[in-house]
Amino acid sequence: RVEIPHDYNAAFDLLERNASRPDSIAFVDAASGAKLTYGELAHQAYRFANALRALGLPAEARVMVAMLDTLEWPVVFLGAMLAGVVPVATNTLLTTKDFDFMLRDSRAQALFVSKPLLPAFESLIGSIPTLRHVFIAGTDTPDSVAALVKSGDGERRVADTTADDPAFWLYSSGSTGTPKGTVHLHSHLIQTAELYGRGVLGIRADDVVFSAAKLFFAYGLGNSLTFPMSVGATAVLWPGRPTPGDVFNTLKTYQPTIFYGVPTLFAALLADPNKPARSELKLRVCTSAGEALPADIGNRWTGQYGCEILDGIGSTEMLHIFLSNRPGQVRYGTTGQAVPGYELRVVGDDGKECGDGEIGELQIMGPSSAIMYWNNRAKTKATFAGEWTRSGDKYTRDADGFYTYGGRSDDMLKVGGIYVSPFEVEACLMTHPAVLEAAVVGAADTDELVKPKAYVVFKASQSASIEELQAHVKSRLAPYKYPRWIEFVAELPKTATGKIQRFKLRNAAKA
Ligand code: 3SK
Repeated sequence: RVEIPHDYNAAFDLLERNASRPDSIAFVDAASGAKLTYGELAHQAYRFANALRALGLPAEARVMVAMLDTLEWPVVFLGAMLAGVVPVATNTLLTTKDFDFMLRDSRAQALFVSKPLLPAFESLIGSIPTLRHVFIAGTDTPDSVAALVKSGDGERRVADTTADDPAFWLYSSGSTGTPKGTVHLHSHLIQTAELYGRGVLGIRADDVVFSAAKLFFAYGLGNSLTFPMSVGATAVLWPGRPTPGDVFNTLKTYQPTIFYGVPTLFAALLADPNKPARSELKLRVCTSAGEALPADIGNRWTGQYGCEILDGIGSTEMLHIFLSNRPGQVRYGTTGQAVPGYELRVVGDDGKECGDGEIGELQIMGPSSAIMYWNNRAKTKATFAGEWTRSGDKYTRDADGFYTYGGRSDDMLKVGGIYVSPFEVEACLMTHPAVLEAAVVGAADTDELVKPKAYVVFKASQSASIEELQAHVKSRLAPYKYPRWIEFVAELPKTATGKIQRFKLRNAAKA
């Protein structure tokens, strides 16, 4: 654990750590090749903070950041925190309905949105009562982020924040499909950098890092911003979807030493017929999170690139990884051991701590736990139980302290590392005129990775094709949520009280 002073601003700390290396590269945009030095980053972040003050945005106001991973992202995020304003980083893959909810729920007073994402916000601008300012990233028009940065004065002023002040929010997916505003404090970022970034990865100033997970995810935020900035390393950003071709090009061009991925991507990279030879890359360590890494993928990656994948698990609530394999001690098929600085326990349904080999819910105690879900007292109480944070994941621990994943405690699925609520996909399928009922469960693909599978009952004398139903979901929900397989059934298995027996469908999906 790091001792953090009472008066503390996370953005100031991250910038100050690099004040002596103004010419070192902090961020590179791999799509355009543009670079931002630590000196330029500080210069722009302070100007941005002063511009927010000049707009009249008070400390503690929330502003929404719906931006692609470009050089403007860290300027906006750090600049807001320097002004004591609270950036709310959002998943850019979501829909207008989700953005509407998040803008209203957070009562955001300003929106910073990348130009390609603007269409999803257009119908909302003007209808959100609190939203007073909208700035576009990726242009240099008068209403752009770039123009706002230029308009701010360069004085290096920092808001009077404390370590315990809310610093930023991330929205975490909810089982009802309603996202939960997860409130993090100024002290949290640096705790994750010290405990996992330095403690597990051993990140150093001469590292170049590349994360397939975007900055708006807790995983990506630590990977590409907090960890590299905590030591003065360089982060390579990729604004688009990380296809295997783009990832390999970026690895070849910028020669990262740390690559952070998710299991689905490692599987796709290994399957790529044009994958580079081991000698073409300079990786010293890779990480995987989001969902359990199948042992076979880990072994094949190490065989191909001579570099370990450290499988770990974190959460939006804990901000980053609290359980992980460590370099030189990797046991593929397990999620490793507790990250030093975090305490873990496995708790059974009876509320008692489990012994080695017994399955129960993983709970975490550590210095980066969020303080609450905004506007959601019931879910806050259910998740943040005093010092312990409930993960909702089932685990067993062995005698050596290695933990093995055993599934979710609720019905949520993780698809490519992102939560998907089966209820949201079912509700969407049921808006199709031919569908009477639907149930969605996780099914494994050929790489043993989970994807949504739907069981659908049609209304009498109605039908639709699999492709039509998939297109129906794709056009209404974030693209990763659509069911990869659909099976038509005469009825769904139900209890006497009419509840869907998902375990029966899960077993059927395995068979
Ligand atoms: O999905 C994970 O395992 C994860 C890792 C780091 C930070 C956040 C999350 C959700």
